[in-house]
Amino acid sequence: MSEERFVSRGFVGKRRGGEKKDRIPPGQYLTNDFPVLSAGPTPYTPLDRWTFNIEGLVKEKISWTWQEFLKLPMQTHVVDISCVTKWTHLDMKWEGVSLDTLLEHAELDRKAMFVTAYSDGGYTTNMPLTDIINGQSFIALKYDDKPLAPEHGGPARMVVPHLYFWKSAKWVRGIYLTEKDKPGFWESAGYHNRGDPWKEQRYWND
Ligand SMILES: Nc1nc2c(c(=O)[nH]1)N[C@H]1C(S)=C(S)[C@@H](COP(=O)(O)O)O[C@H]1N2
Ligand SMILES: [Mo]
Repeated sequence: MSEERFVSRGFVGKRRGGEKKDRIPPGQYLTNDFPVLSAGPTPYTPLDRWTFNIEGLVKEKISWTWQEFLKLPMQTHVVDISCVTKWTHLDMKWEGVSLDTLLEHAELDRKAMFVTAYSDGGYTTNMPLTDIINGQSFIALKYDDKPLAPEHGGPARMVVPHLYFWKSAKWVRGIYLTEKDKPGFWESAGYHNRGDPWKEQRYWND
């Protein structure tokens, strides 16, 4: 059966051509499950106290309330996700706001090179700015056409599909831009600093 191919406004699909097995990074197995993996309890922040911020090395801190965030342009993103616990789930359908869209609102300091995504509950994860721009990441509000479930990071989570899933901060509340890289929660605990599944960058010495 040929793969369905369609393009419509606001639809962003990264379909690698070819067979499914060619889309599974080394050491991973295919699943259709969506397991929950959280380092702590699920936080429940009331939406009227929720904000998303861009701060750190920006001329002015930017902040959206939930109501403001909902007015931003959303896109559908169909992406393959790989977790360091070795599952890979193909064609996961999310809806969210591209980090490119968000960063258009901020005036970045030239020295800004790295970001730390931070979450309710205290989770953090770091990455180079070059890993979140140019269509590579988004803040998801929906998964599978439904509001993102609290255990999967609802109301909003960052998704960085090309890196292992621990880089996709659940309950995300903002990004902090820095000049120097600063390891986040799992990166400080022995996980790889970058986490590229195609290079099997699982732990710090991989
Ligand atoms: N805030 C927060 N984000 C997080 C985590 C977490 O514990 N807290 N766990 C990470 C890890 S290790 C993984 S594998 C994925 C799991 O997401 P899921 O529970 O939706 O599968 O979320 C990532 N983002
Ligand atoms: Mo994980």
